[in-house]
Amino acid sequence: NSMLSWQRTSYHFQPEKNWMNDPNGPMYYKGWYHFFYQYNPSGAVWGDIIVWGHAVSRDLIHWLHLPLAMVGDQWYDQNGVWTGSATILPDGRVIMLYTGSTNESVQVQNLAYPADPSDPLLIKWVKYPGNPVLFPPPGIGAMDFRDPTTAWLTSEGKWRITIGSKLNKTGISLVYDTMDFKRYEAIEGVLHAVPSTGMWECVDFYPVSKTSDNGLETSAVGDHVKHVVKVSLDDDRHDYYSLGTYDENNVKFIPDDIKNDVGIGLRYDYGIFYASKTFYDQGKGRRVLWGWIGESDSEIADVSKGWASVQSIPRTVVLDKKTGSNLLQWPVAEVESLRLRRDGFNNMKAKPGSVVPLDIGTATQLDIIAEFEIDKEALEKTAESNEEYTCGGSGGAAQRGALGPFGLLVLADGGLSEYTPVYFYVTKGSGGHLKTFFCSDQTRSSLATDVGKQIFGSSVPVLKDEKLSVRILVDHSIIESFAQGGRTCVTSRVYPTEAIYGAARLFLFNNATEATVSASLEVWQTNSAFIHPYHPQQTAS
Ligand code: DQQ
Repeated sequence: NSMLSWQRTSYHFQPEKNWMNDPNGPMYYKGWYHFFYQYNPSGAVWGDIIVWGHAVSRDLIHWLHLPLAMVGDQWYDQNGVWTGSATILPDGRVIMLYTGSTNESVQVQNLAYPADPSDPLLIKWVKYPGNPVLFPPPGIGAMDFRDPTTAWLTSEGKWRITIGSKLNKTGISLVYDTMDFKRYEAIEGVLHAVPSTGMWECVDFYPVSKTSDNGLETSAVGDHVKHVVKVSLDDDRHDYYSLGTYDENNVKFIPDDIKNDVGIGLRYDYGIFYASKTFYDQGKGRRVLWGWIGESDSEIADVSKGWASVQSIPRTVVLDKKTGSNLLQWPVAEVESLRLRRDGFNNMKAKPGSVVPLDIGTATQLDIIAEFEIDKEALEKTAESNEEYTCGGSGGAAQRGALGPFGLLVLADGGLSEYTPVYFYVTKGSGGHLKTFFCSDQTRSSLATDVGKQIFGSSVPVLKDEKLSVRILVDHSIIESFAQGGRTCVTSRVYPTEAIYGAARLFLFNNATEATVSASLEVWQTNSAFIHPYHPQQTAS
């Protein structure tokens, strides 16, 4: 349906058609980034038989689609080739572990590897004849055992993986050691468990450096390292992470802060972002995060437009050295190569209750960097204001407080019949303590009625002398926003009907009642990425 084609993104990864979900087995191999993904080749909904789509890129932005890497052609993956992870061994060999849903819908783990390791595109994959390599262990539900991680080395030289599951309502992560990825030893106990969090999907476990902004190889351990556990909660469809220590001897993850344990504390993203997975990019020495961004329109709309889901722009992940208590996520630097026309706005004053058009030309594909400062006088003279604020529990950008909301209206039309506010809201507690929230409000994003209209967001740490800052990537139907250098991230899918193509505009707004806000912005229109279909003659050598 060409009527709906404007909703397709221009520089986010998407298959040409049909349904996509989780990122699978991302890696960098012989000069190419490989991206696999959960894919339904026969429709725009999850179901039928899920297979592995495959694409390659030189820069994580421009892609070449390749043939399906794996389909469910064995009894042990007949109901779906589900999520898995890649491990690159020290000698360069690639190991792929994935979950198969068997002919009887039992979740088992399988081993696959490239048929021709000398092919940098790794077009053909072989399944190990001895599959499955792991069955659900005693006491674990046949349908609660999935999504093996990338393996890391133990000090004894074994490979170790973890696999999400649940016991009653406690989310758990099981651990296995192996020498050859064919035979496994079940480790007693669990890497981690959190009551009442339900099934843990797509567990991720990786080190981050306390001292440098380089990424760490998955097996890195030592005093300079903290560990991250990420789980995707099947029950509430969000990705949660926790920072802590990996106790190798006891095979345990110990969270730094029990209140911020996995599944109950911090999220990668407070909008739509799920089933994510990191990989270590040995080419650039960074850790890169991919996340599945689903639709928030109706299934009927997905079927009629013939596709569903996009992937996030890959994000680098590092520990926030300033707070020590959260990660920082930031779009990979390569996305900046898409920047075209630049408009700068310096020190614009937005009075309480104002909306200011930013004349940047068409505004459907943008990369925005903005900084805000609340007028000092208003900050000081404001007494208490809205101590109990939450983004989701508020009236969105229409709810006025002394010190917010203020920010940008993106994917807006000139008459403001549609717009999506991305904004800060500052509250002041009785002790004078300031707390900052970062939100995105979908309630006015579309005149259509069958689309999600939630208000997303969370608090964001703002340190002394820091300005409020945000980076926003706009791409037709997706808005990815990163506050304070990526401490708090919010991704929205929106479906404007008016604010499309040349009609889309950008505004600065300040809906605070007391504070004047000064804003400085850089706004780039962004080019489209090349995401090419596969033509065998292109790659035949
Ligand atoms: N998606 C896969 C599963 C995983 C879930 C199936 C998460 O392996 O647990 O498509 O979205």
